[in-house]
Amino acid sequence: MEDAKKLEAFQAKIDADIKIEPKDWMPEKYRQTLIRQISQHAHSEVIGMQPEGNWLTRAPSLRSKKILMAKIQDEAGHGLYLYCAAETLGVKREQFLEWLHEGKAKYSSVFNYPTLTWADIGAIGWLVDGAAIVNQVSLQGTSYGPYSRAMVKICMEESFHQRQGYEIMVTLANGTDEQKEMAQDALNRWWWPSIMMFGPHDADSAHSNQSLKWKIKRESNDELRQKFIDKTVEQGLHIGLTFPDPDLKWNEEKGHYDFGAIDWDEFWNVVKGYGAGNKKRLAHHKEAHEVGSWVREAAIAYANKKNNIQKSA
Ligand code: FAQ
Repeated sequence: MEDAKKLEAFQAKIDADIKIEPKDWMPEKYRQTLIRQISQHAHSEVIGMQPEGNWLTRAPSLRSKKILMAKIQDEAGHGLYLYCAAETLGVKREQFLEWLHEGKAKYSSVFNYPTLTWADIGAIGWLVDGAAIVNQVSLQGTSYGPYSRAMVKICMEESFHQRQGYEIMVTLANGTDEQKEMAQDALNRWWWPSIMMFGPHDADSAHSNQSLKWKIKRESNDELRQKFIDKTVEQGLHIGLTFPDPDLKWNEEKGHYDFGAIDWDEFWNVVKGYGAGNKKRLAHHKEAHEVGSWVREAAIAYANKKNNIQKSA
């Protein structure tokens, strides 16, 4: 009875668009859903540095190298904001990393694809960050306060990332035949994985109904995917690229682009750990975590020493 009343009051707050804060009462399933989604989001930001990091040493100019380095650093920062937001739900950072390393926590499927050419760096910024922004702009309105505030900060930086990627694509698309081919090839390989980032169709999305009711998600997977497609297709056509989908066409009646069938077998295969890069990405993360242990130990020792000095002063 007590819980039923609390649940009713909780839903009333959500319906009135009042943010839920860490010390507020919340249903255990709400807390668990946030822990899962926010930590997966954080892992995606951090693992997402790897495909781009692959091109840092081979960026074609000092300017592009500096920009790429700043972008990758931003992604690390986004991971940190998100881990902090997730920690407010009562789980420690080490636990999140353990779940990732044990394969219990996911990260976005898209980061398991390889970056074969410099054009892939353009495609990631334009398409992957572009897709991430569409989702994250929506998540600014999420019902959990710390997640919502992290999203506001992240979105400001992410829009620069999308432009960084599109600029590379514009340059290549206006370059030599070979450069244009590189841009087209990158679009061909990254288009479908980017569309898959939004997750399964609404009818097959296990968590969507409850997450929409609790306003953890503000728009459904399919609504966000359609928004992304509508705006991105125009940008690609504008620079003379074509999309690897023969069914992609403007539907005047709906006011949206129609698009072809998504290969869900490929999506689930990657999500379950059998994509081209899954093993490599996770192994690299584990190794970096182990190699970096001395930094964490030194930081803790420094903090402890500072505390002891302050206590004895
Ligand atoms: N990859 O019931 P739903 C970025 C899983 S940030 C892997 O629809 P939900 C920045 C899902 O977890 C990109 N797994 O799930 C950047 C669930 O499995 P579970 C990350 C996926 O949570 C750019 C199952 O399928 N963004 O890119 C994926 O309601 C460049 C059923 O799915 C976020 O994480 C997928 N794509 O909706 C960084 C945004 N899709 O957990 C570096 C926040 C679904 O029960 C470089 N997250 N699954 O075992 C969300 O909005 C949601 O969690 C969705 C999925 C929309 C991803």
